[in-house]
Amino acid sequence: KEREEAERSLPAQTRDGHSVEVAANVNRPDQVAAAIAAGAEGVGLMRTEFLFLERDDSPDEEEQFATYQAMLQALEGRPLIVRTLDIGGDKQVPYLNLPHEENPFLGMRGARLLLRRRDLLEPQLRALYRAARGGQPLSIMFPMITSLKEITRLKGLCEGIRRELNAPVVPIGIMVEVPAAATLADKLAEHVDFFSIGTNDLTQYALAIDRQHPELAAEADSLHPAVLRLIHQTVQGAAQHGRWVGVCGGIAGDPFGAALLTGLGVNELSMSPRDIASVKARLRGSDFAKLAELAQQALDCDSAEEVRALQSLLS
Ligand code: PYR
Repeated sequence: KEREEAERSLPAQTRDGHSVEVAANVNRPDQVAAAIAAGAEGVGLMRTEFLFLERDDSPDEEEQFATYQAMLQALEGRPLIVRTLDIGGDKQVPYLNLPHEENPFLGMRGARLLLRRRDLLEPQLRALYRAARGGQPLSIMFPMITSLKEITRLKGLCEGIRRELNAPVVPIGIMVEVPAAATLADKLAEHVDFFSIGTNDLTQYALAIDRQHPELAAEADSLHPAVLRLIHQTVQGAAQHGRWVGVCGGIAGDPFGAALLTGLGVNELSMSPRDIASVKARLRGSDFAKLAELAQQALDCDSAEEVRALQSLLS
């Protein structure tokens, strides 16, 4: 524990010199300082849903701009990745008038909703590009992508707004959280700057298990070899076009999960600030060559239990 405390501001570099960026999942400007103190090198996932929940109307462009700008200021030059609104029929947001859906996780959410609701998408993009004009490192990330067509349309809208505002070009990435995006990673990577894998949703969709199912949820293990193979495929697809890959789901913050992801070639891990110290300690105490070998073994396992048993091989 003491070693963890002392090491949390050090980079996550393995004993044989392989570095992984460690970022935090942070939604509010007032939580940034604590994340940096916990060892975060940036914010890898800012969920913007909170701006829209528990209120009577949408936050306007001005309010969103102020929030993104405050995030960037608090980060003092460290990178910020903002995920555009990821909302759907599972959330209670009366003023959005979203139609009720029998199966909201397979319905109108994320990019699917944004592309149909320009009244939500455009003010958010305008606020983001205005914040980017300050010159601090901001990236935009779109959720629930399943096709190149969605990317092309979203990038077209971004570019129009960017020009209108005379704002700088910013990196545009996508969440990889649907198996379709993971299996098409080599194609999609040509058109985006980065991927961030949402392992919670990717697991739910790959295993067809509702994360909130009272009986089955425990089996929705992100270390299931089927999920690991999708992550592997995503990393390989990205590498074909020189793109980086992050993971912002739960296993990024689990020391063994982080070790496996690093072995699979993931470049950035974004997690809850409280998990940073133990993940950094795990990676700093490991050899990348060993983690890469471990990851290969995990890809060859028959079950999540078998993958978890590999933990005993880590010193
Ligand atoms: C996921 O893991 O699904 C996230 O959205 C982070």
